[in-house]
Amino acid sequence: MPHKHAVAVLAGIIVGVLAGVAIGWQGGPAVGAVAWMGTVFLNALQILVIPLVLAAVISGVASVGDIRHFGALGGVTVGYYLATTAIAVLIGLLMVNWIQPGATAGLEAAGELPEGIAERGGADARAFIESILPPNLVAAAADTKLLPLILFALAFGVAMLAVGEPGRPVAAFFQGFNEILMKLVIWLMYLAPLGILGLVAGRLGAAGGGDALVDQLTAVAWHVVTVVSGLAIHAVVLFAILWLVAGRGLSYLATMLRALFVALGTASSSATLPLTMEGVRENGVDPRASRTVLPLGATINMDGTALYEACAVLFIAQAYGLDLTLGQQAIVFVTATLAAIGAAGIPEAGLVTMVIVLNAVGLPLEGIGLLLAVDWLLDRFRTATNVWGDAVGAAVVHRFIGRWKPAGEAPAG
Ligand code: DAS
Repeated sequence: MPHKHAVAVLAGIIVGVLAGVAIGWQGGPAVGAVAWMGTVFLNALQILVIPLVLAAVISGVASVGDIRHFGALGGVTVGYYLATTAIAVLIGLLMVNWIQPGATAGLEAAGELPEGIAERGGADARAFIESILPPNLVAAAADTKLLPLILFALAFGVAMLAVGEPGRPVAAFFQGFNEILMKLVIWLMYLAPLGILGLVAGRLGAAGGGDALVDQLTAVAWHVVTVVSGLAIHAVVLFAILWLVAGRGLSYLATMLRALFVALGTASSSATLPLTMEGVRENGVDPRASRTVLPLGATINMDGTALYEACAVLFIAQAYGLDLTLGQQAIVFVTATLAAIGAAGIPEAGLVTMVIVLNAVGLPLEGIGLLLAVDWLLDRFRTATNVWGDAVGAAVVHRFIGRWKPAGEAPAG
């Protein structure tokens, strides 16, 4: 999306949020007149989820290029991805359980509980394991249960690399497929101002004004505090890893600032990737590390998104007055990690794949409407955290390259 268009869309989204709050606050027939736009926008986003997850994960794995890159370096790379994403989700869960931002939203008191919510919220570990490996991938995906699809896409991508030459046209297909889908999402983002206006007005209008509305707006404000502080804590943890494991410091961060500001502005890890690559190169990271970590990381290493999804799902549970058991929170831990892997490096991707986590613990999708009013802002902070996590990963893998000089390959300059 051209920069000036991105600025116009962002301005439109902000206007949409403000108009949605005004219409919601006002209540009356205007709410019904605009709420349908939110439903249409959310449906259009959800239509793209299945192809987007499939293409994002497979093209991300394809970007590694050669199965041999998945060797020792790949092991360190994937190990770093999983460890830092798990830390991010843990920070998110600790913050949202401590601050309890959704507790004041009081949706259950407002009689907003969708029917059958209590049963749906009863997912347990055994049911979860069975849900990850269903007999029918298509049926599960049709039910927006996308975890099997993500696991299948990861396995498919690695096998596609393993077969070598026969897999190359398939990799090219999925990389093109992913570009096309990202273009569709960007086109859809042009409609985001109207969609978000409708969803915000519909959500706040349902609150019926007055104290209930103030409670919901207060809850959303605490949600922003919870997520931004969680992301800040995780960014510091990543800096500690950079310093202790990769032996780098503030100068590395200073060189990455340009990429981090572009991530804040574009809310897209993929759009920022060229700058992330340049910043990492200027920091003297071995190209063998950056070409393994960055393209794949822009798609499947999304610490900020994983932290956000854990916070958002528990916020929705709290808003409906549902206390998730430790077992259910463990399911959120795993699904937020996997959903972040499935999220593409494009605006609002974390919102789209949040559907996966909500379904895993049986929570209503309606709760997303509460979060949309601020998602355009939080998306920027989580994207910058995603990019920072990738940049630190490249420095960590570089450190290991020094110990493995592949035969015939002296470390680059
Ligand atoms: N905007 C996504 C990215 O580009 C992050 C997200 O939506 O969570 O990293």
